[in-house]
Amino acid sequence: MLPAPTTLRAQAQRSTSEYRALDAAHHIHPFSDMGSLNKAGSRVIVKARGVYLWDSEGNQIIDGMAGLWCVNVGYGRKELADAAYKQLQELPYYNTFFKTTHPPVVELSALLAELSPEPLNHFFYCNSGSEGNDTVLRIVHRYWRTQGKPSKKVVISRKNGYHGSTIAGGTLGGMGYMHEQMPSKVENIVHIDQPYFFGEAEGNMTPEEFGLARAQQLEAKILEVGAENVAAVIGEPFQGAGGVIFPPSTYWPEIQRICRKYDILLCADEVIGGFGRTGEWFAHQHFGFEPDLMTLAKGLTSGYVPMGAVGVHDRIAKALIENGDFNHGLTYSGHPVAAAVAVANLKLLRDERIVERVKTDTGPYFQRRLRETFNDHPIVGEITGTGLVAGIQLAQEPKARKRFANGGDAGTICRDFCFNGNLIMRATGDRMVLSPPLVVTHEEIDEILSKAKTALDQTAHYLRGE
Ligand code: PXG
Repeated sequence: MLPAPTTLRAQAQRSTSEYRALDAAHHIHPFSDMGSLNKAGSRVIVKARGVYLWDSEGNQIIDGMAGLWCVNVGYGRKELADAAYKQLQELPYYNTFFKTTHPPVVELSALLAELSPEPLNHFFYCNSGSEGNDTVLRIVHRYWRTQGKPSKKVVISRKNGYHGSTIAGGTLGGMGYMHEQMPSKVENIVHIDQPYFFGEAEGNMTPEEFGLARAQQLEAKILEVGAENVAAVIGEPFQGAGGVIFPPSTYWPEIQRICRKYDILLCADEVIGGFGRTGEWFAHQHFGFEPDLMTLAKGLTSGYVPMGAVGVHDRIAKALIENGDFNHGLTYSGHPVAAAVAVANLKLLRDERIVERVKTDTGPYFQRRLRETFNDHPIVGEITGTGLVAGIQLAQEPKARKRFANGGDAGTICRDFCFNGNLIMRATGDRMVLSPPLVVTHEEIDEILSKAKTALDQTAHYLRGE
């Protein structure tokens, strides 16, 4: 671990108001209403260690989101800084396009093959999860052409899934508010409904029945489009940005059965679920299915530097390898510094038994305490999650599964109470989500949940006009 941040003031070169003014003058933030943000002013984050952040005013904030679901080993690991520094001196950049390779990308590929389920032994690199999903599309299309089935072009995805913000990522995702701002989309992508039991199950259906019914929508869609035209299905094992929606146990086995029946590739977007979040190395292992392709990013480097990748099943890799050029690549595919950081990061996750601890210790503790804290809360309708990820459904009448009329407002109110209480907990619509660094301790879990409880209590009072 790097030294504790005792020199906060020295690190911040400017005053908070100067930072805010310059930020408002020159910086366009992602997914933000810049007009209102510029008026209010951004919080300036200057430092982080372990599971804590510090802002430019000296406030210490506990990060219940691991950044954006990515800082799996926690902040301030010297091993990662050293790996980057060493690699920057040795070979800061070289490409892998024209018959060259380099040690960090070789080491990373071998290590990923070791950590991934048996048939996933080849890896293609990019810079982000979005580019990873663009790459998945490129591989899927190339694969079916090599198999003499070029009509297999359609990819089936889910509403309220998130697959990134490039044009392909945004089209694959099922976020209506993104589609509205995208007059140009990628062709041949269609969506089916999500397996969101609390929000969408009707009548007296059990979660298991609902999971099966939602999976069977896939079969109906395949028959509508024609199996000879369907190339692949893509989904997050659990929907992250969509609100930590955990499908019923019946869902993924049925999706897999249908994909196999109609000869359709199954792609797992592991950008959030990968690298230990559920207590398994990859979330599809928790849900019991075997993908042909998996998208990786975020926890691959714990977010210290940008990197994405696609894990490729032997069968697909063989088709790519034996059929000439694959015309896809990025300047920074397999970037040596990112690869060196990824190797150092994966070794920490493995050798310090961080993933194992999520499965056997911190994950079960977090899930138990979460349920103890919120099971009977007056505005909590359901709690989902396993390992170190959780979704808390806000509801007006929890038992009747009745949601707030404008749920997004309830979420935003709750998130703002968290922020004021120095906890980062994200709201997605009317679901509060937690995904702390995987190194979080029992005491830190208690702190997160106690702050979250205060914020939910304040939200309940506020919504009742008290
Ligand atoms: N797939 C999944 C499942 C993701 O969660 C991406 C792909 C895209 O990755 P990049 O690296 O291109 O951003 C993601 C990203 C949020 C939030 O607010 C979630 C993501 C990104 C930004 C914000 O929950 N997930």
